[in-house]
Amino acid sequence: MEKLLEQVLQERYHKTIREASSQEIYTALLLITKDKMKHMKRNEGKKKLYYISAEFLIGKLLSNNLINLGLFEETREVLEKNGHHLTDIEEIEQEPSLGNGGLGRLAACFLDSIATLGLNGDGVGLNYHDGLFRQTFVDHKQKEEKNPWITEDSWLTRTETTFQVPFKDFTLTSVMYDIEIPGYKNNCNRLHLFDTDTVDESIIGDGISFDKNDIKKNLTLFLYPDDSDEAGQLLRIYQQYFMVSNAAQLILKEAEDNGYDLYRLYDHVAIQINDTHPTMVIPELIRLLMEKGFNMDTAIDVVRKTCAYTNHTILAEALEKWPVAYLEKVVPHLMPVIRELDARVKKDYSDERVAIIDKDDRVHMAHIDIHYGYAVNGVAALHTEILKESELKPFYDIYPEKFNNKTNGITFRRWLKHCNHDLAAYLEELIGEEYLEDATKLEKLLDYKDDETVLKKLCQIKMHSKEELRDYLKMTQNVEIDPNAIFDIQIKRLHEYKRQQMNALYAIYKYKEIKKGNLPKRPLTMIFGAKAAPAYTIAKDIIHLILCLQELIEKDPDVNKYMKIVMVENYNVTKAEKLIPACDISEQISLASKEASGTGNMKFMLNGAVTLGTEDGANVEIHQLVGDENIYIFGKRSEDVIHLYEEETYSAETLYQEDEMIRELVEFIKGEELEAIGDMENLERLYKEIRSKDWFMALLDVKEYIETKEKMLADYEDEAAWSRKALVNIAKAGYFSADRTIAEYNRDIWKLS
Ligand code: Z57
Repeated sequence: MEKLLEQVLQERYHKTIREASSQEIYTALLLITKDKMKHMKRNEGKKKLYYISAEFLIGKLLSNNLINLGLFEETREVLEKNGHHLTDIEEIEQEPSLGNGGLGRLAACFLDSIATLGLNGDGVGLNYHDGLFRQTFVDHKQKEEKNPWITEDSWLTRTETTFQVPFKDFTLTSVMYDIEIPGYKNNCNRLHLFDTDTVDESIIGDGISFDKNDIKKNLTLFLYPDDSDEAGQLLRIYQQYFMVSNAAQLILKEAEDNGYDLYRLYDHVAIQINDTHPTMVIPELIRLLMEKGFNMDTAIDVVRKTCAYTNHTILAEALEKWPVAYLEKVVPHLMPVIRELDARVKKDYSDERVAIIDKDDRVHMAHIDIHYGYAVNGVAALHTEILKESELKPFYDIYPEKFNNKTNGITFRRWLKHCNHDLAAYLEELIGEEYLEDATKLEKLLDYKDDETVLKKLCQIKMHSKEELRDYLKMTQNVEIDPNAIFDIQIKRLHEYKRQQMNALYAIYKYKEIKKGNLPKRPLTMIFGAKAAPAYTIAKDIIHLILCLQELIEKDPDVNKYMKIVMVENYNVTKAEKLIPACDISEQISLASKEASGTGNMKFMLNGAVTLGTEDGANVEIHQLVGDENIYIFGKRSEDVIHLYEEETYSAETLYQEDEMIRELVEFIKGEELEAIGDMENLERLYKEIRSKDWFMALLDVKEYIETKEKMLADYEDEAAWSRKALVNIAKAGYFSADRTIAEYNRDIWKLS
């Protein structure tokens, strides 16, 4: 590496490593790494996976690629020797903002594991020029800004591959860009991101505003822009069809180039449909095969044996249902196929709950996937059970053999080795590096469960990560936090079901306690990070509440010694990598049954944080693995919650009326303390929502939540006992390796050899 780096810096900038700037070193490392990957062997096999996803939240790539290529340590050392730090070089890289949250990050972890396991599989998605918006805070509110991330030298490589994508009023020419995906100590796969040369960034106005009707200019500008109106939804259909038509054409082209018999496409291709966003690949493939002379029956049969679907949510509003009229406006040539798919279902099943086109003329995308795919999976054990027993029960009754669970996972290369260098190095000392390829080897750590030296050392490592986070937040946001405080962290998209508002109610509780003179033994630092969808009013009001509480507490000399709230601006993968290693308490407090899996919960556990959570999503499996001793569980269980929804008996107003403590907490939202800081329009709207609707039942669990958190803060004081909990969490995290998840997908669904 040293020779190469010297050579490139000399050629491009006439500088030595020592003389070069961080920017120059970054560029040189990028070019060297890209070139190495270009010449690496590809994964091969007679069957190939295409993982189609509207989101790939891949994060910064330099360090990750260096790790997987086995060049990370060497590069670090070469830089240190020459007066540079790899962490400073990493700062130069822009994070590709090609995802919203869990679903997009999962796709990225999967690409890493697919390559690592040596499987022949590529990702297919879109190259959004400005990705997801960049978040800033102005007057205690979220502002959205554009987020251009593509720089002159980037990980993208423009290819020669292009397709014609037909829409109702015009045809677009696509261009395929590739990003190399190296496996850990293994060959490369690729992420294919489709784009078009007609996109025009100059149409972006204030913030993230743009002309939604000018499709040729805006198609790949943003990730899922505001879909609260018709133009926004139409644009989303344009994006989805553009993605899947390119995917389908690429798949057929590669199959034909390989000389495969398209009548046996399923022997050579598996298509994984990540949530319903790529669903139109099914009718599009059928249409394309029929253009090649297939009859309808055969085309449907071949496609059905090729496509598999992953469900990531049971929230009704997140399950896509496109009005027939919208599809007619954008992709009328798909409608005959969709109508035929619907007619066949209606012929066989009279139950209107399984229809593709409902009586309001809306196309249920998930229903297409379930009828015309060969596998349906949920993303955690509880989630899959809920799909089978309630949400998708009518489908499970028809196709029990299609349903299966694939509990999510994360890549330990990024979420331990890269983000927590000290912990990874210490684990290596204790149990070797094997766990990076076989994560179950982490259990060897249990041998040290009662070893005081090890428990002490784990505390020291945590302390050091907390100091690094302190320095980072000082540098980026000019806030000061105290590493001796307990770091209690909730970082995830802002959504009512995730219940950041319940955590805010805890902050109000704690503030009032401190005001009353009930002073905690040790200060508490509550850290939040969350973006709200631009059109999600209540989510933005919750951000406003948290930012107002942050200021109230900061400015109150009675309180600021004992507690602090920090809301991290523009929470993204890069920030997650700094926050997670520094966490003591991992907040996973969704209303039971609503969080399909969660993956942040796994990242925190792996980095030695203790979970405070409900029995929801993968928390259930974490609980089973670590046992009651090593996790703090509270709240109503999913059966009870599902029952409450069915009975329609939940009443926030009753809880408010009958419980004085709850009443006081809720009243605080529109009380005089916050009135002096915030905007009453926002605070009152949120107050009303929580008091009268509280759709995700924060008031149902808030008291038990407060009690449990208080217990946790008290338990933290027994340093050895706490450290033992951290150790058990790390040791048991092996199950949540995405390598395990992908091995299961391959064994049960893809069967790629
Ligand atoms: C998204 O990030 C998820 C589900 C969705 O339907 C959409 Br749209 C976006 C998340 C779930 O909320 C998480 O619980 C889950 O861990 C993640 O997908 C990956 O499966």
